[in-house]
Amino acid sequence: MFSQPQCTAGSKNLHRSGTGTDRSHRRRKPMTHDTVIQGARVVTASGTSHCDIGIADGKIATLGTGLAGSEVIDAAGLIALPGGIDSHVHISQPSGPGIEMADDFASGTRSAACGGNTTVLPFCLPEEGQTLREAVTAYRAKAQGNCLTDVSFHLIVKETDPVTLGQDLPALIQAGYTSFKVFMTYEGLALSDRQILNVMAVAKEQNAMVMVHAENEDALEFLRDQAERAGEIGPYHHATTRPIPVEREATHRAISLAEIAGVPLTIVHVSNGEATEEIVRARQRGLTVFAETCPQYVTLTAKDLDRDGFDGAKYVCSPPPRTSDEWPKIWAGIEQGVFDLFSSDHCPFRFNDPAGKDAPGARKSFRNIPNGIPGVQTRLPILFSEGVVKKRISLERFAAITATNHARLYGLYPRKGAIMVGADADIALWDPGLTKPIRQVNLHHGSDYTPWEGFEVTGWPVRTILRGMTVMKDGNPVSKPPMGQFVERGAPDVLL
Ligand code: DUC
Ligand code: ZN
Ligand code: ZN
Repeated sequence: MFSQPQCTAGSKNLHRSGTGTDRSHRRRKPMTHDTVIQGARVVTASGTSHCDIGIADGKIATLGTGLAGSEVIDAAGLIALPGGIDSHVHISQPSGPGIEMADDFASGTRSAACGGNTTVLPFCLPEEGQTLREAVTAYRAKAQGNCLTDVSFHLIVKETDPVTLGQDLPALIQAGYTSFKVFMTYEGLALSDRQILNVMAVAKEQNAMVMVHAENEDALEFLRDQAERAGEIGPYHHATTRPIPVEREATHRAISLAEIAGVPLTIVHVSNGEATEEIVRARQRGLTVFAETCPQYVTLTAKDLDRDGFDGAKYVCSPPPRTSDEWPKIWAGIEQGVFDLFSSDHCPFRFNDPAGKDAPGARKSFRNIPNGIPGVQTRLPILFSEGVVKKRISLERFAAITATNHARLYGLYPRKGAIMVGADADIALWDPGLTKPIRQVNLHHGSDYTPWEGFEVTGWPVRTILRGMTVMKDGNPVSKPPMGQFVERGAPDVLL
């Protein structure tokens, strides 16, 4: 969907900031930088070059060769990529009575930084009885002073009363919360078609991006009832009761509603080929539809939910992983540009915990298993290994779908998402040849498992640099006070 920006990493000192014009013939004193990253292969969404990256005051000041700096990072043999932006994570989100998400801002962003990310966008969901504005204030307070990456928030719109749609939502969009998610499933969250249209009308008026969770709640409820009557209650039946048509129909309907309301939209966490086809067809009709997919839809299957005992609960997420027949269809969408975004949908619960996957009633019915899997630290290594190393996608496309497009779609570009002069110095250094399996013991999230235990990965981030500061080295957080900030956002690039 996106056209790519011009190449930003260029030749000898071609790009530098703050030098002014020098009309005299006096020799200009070379600029010194706080930090220089030397010798990396620098990759952006639009091109690749070999150059040094000079950082001053947390920004990229110079791209060139022979740069001087107080601190020099030898990055020979490494790849410098824009710091990952994971625009779909859930952190400290209210999850129902007695249920607690495994990550707060400290552990969620620590894990994100250790996976090569510099910005994450979690969702702000009002607690029962809280207004959207109150929820934002409380969520900001939870994040404040606790983050190792930068953060910004999407909203979740679950009420459509006149105050929410007439006052709170417009005011919050004006204040920089320029994207929000609506659900077509989940009791207490699902909106009717009319409600979705009303919300979309606000997005149109205010230039905001609507993100949709597309699954048909009535169809799900019908299938869940049938399954329970037949005694099909184990974690696997979470997958069998959320079959592809449930997602395909809702995807088609969400697109049609957006067409009727006259707004662009983003379909999040697309899991299969038929939903992907709906997006392609919508674009062929000239509609502006963006699409996101996630690692679970190219590496996990519904069979994982059928693992011994209660272990399948570790893989319960929505939409569920499908069969491996769907993987090549999702890969084709990633390769061909159907998918603009590759996000984690990190939604972590602990496994051995009654406040997590082992919630009261979870072993009696899949209905009661909290939905979601951890993945913010493993998103980028999985895509690098399965996508870049296996030659399904280029490094430039990797940069686009893991950082640049997230920044553009959610109003962070050009401050974030690119290695270019003037942008925040948010950079991940990657060792493309480092091979090791994913292991829970090496992860920094709050969950007690990873769905990818033992998954072999080639290509790991070895250093994450946030606004010029190293926050991760060799897979571990660098012990400094949390340095992440809340980032103000503008309107989605696509709407300007
Ligand atoms: N949707 C998400 O986006 N994340 C986790 C659970 C869900 O249903
Ligand atoms: Zn969702
Ligand atoms: Zn999600």
